[in-house]
Amino acid sequence: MAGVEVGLVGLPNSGKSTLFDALAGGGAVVAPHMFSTVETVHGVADVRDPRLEALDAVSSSQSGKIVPATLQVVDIAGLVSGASHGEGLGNQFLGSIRNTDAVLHVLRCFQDDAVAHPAGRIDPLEDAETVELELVLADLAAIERRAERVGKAAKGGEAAAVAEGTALETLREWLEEGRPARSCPVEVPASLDLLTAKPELYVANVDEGGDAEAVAAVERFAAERGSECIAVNAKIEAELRELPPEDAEAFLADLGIERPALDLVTLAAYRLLDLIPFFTTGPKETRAWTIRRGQNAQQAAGRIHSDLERGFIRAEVIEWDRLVEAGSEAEAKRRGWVRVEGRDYVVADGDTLNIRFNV
Ligand SMILES: Nc1nc2c(ncn2[C@@H]2O[C@H](COP(=O)(O)OP(=O)(O)OP(=O)(O)O)[C@@H](O)[C@H]2O)c(=O)[nH]1
Ligand SMILES: [Mg+2]
Repeated sequence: MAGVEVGLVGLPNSGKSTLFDALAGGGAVVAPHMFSTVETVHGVADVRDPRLEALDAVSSSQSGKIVPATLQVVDIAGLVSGASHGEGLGNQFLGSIRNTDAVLHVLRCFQDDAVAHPAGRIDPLEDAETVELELVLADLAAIERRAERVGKAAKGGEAAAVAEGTALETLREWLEEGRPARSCPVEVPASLDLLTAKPELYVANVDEGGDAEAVAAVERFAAERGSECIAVNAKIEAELRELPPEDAEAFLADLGIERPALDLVTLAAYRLLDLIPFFTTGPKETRAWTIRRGQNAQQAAGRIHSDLERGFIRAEVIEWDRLVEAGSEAEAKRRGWVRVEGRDYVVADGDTLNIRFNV
């Protein structure tokens, strides 16, 4: 699990590149005409977590150097109906997001006559279905290519190939009904990298006022699919990124927004992928590290450095808020709040670790 990567999908002019800029701080092509993105763009977003600042203010650290977890983001061209058959630019770009961990689906909820909509109306649910059908069709094409290869091996009597051929057939029938691979009862071969097997997070791109009705509809749509929807005003958030941090804060306060919605997007992506952060803090830096939920202290140590995993002795563990409450590591220890855990300890979201190891 090197970097965690998400790919943006959506209709042309839904605001993918604007959201990309807001997340990654620039680099995408944003324009009011359709198909303004014609090249895949990669960027990195910080997973901003207010817990890191609180931790860094604890007396033993206070380095002021905060290293957040990150999320890699890939911006591609808009998809239109028929993309899987070569309409628009979409299909050739889907290859760029085959290797990502999740799909971030941008749905246009904002009204703006200066920004054309490919179907000439605002209807985020219809749009979602259009795009998802294209993803299903792209996956079907991938399955068919694979089935052809597997079919030859199956004819030769290879047992594994026969079994895979049967699984592919079930999968094909499932997708032909317009359903995503992630809900299919058969196991999907990971090497197929099916787009519809990836977790999908919805972003409702809203106007200043926020369209409560449209957002509620997208939220229901997402919930029915076992996912989440985050409402973001991508345009404002992208503009915000260009301001110095103090001005950005004042600007947000003026709008009555407590926290940039972007932070919620990155955190939701982490949640959807079952990733959790743990923290380390000291005089040099306060830092977030990423592990899969369920991983133990020794595996967490390995995220920091392979030497720490190999020479692991024990972990000193304290929940981030308890350390903040104690005010210093020494005080936390005096209160008996720092636990000593062995390598099998399952690390929890927000644990602050100090790994003891042999070199
Ligand atoms: N009013 C308003 N305009 C927005 C919002 N988000 C994006 N836009 C505008 O919509 C236009 C298209 O945005 P892009 O981010 O380029 O859209 P895209 O989805 O990347 O489009 P393609 O690359 O063509 O697929 C730009 O003029 C943006 O400034 C929003 O929340 N409100
Ligand atoms: Mg774009």
